[in-house]
Amino acid sequence: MLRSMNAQLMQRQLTRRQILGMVALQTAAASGLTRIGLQSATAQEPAAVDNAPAIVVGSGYGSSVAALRLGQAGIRTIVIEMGRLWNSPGPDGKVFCSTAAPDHRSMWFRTRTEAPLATFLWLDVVNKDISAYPGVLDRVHFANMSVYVGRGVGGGSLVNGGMAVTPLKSYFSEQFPTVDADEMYSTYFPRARSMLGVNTVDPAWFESTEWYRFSRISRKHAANTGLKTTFVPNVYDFGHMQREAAGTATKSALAGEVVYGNNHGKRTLDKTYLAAALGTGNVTIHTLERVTAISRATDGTYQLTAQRIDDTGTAVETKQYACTYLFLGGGSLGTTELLLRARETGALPALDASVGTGWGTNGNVMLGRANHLWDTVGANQSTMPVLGIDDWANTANPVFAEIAPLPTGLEHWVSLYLAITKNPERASFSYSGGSGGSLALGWTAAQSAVSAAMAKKLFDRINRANATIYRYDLFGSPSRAFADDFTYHPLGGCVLGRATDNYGRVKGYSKLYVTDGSLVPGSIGVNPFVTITALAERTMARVLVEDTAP
Ligand code: FAE
Repeated sequence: MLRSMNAQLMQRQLTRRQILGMVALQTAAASGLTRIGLQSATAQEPAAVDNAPAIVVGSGYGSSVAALRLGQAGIRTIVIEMGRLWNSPGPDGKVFCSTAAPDHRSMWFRTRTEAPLATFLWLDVVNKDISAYPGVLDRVHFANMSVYVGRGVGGGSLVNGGMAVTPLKSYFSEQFPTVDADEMYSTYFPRARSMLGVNTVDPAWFESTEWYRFSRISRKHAANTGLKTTFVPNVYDFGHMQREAAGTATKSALAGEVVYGNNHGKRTLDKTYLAAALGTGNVTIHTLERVTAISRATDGTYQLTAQRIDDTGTAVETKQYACTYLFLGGGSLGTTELLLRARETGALPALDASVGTGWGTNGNVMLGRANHLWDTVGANQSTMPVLGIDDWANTANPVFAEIAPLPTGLEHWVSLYLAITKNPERASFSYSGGSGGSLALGWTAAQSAVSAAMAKKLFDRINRANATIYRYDLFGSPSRAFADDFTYHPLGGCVLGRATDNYGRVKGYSKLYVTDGSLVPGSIGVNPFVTITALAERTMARVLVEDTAP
């Protein structure tokens, strides 16, 4: 088995370290271990306090970069992830369940799924009852906004659409005026893209395949409106996708798999950064452990408390950790919660007043259009979007709208979009309830309405030019055309240069860093993970040179 796995991995030109890491992940999964490292096969008795020079919270984009670069620098590092490792197959032989037949693996401790598209023809046919389990997709609810996030080793990479977009340099500079954009675009964005395995669809195949008919129809309607579309790179292996279409590889993107995980084809972080991090031999990942508190001892070391949970969600152990260097990569929600709790409970009282502020949805709005009978979108649709309508340069109403699939296996004449609008609205989190308290988000429905109005302006033009209308049946009841009450792109809460210095070092405390989406001030104009990864690369390059010298 190992030989065939190695052959597959070599084919994808992985490094020796990635291969070692993949073997460690495979071994841990096969043995049901929650501690993953090169030594994970040997029994390790945990100490009362687990000490490591560096601890990384979370295993999404920012944390995976931190783990790899720390491991390469020879620094022993523990990664603590609240979700599970996703690489051992269930009884159906698959690691992840499909969107069409969701089961307990789909969502984080739910008894019913909460898919973004709730209904079809207003019918409650999308969501299903499931049993509670540490599933891969979570939807975190606040008063007027809910936030989708990935849970597991690999964070959001496990559930996202893989779109790997580098923002416009001018908009990046607008959002990050203190960051050297030339250096970002010459060094850190290319580094991030290369590590993530970004590739692009073969244009000839795109033009001919039934699987992207839905994109070509939307492109035609955009062109009829005088709008331009652009190809969007992805981390899904398009070679694999073409083999899926040809019937020579097991279908994943072409089998409706995405938000509850892809069984094949997608280069998730556990196959890229995290595999390489484990391969250094210096990184161990602890799964199913949620960090609940951070503080600092008088000698300057950071102390962490974590709850280890079992598959029912019951806390089975409270663990204590200590480290010299603490990297927070729990995502916009996870990191902001830990820092706000630390500030508000007095554990880290010197944290800056701006922690918890500058949060936005990246202007996300989802919507559907109803096409004419002759404009079929195809029963067969790839789940990986590859085309976007780019009207960002329209200063009166900047919008970048990705053309999203709606793979039902039936012709439905729906064109679906996730619009990223330049919504300037920002909100703050507040924290109450002492050490066991939780976050509240001050985002209002009126702030969402700004995104919806911008999307409407663009799509009214498209509907007018094509004599088409919106779909009102897709987002539950009451009828509405725009889903502006959820986001896939939570950004901010610990904004670079405000709550941190210009490199993610948290103000008020040394050797404490933020490396994730909470650094981005609410909007980046495109899908955000390439930016988050590149910023984390920049932070690690600086920190390892300046902060870890003996
Ligand atoms: P993230 O990837 O969310 O990782 C944070 C990790 O930390 C998670 O694994 C958490 O379980 C873990 N964690 C949080 N709190 C704790 C704690 N207290 N203790 C232990 N562990 C903790 O963070 N972006 C794109 O660029 N392209 C796309 O196509 C795209 N599609 C998306 C589709 C969906 C359905 C979703 C949900 C998101 C999508 N995104 C997409 C957004 C993207 O996945 C997201 O911006 C990044 O994952 C954020 O990266 P972070 O490193 O900030």
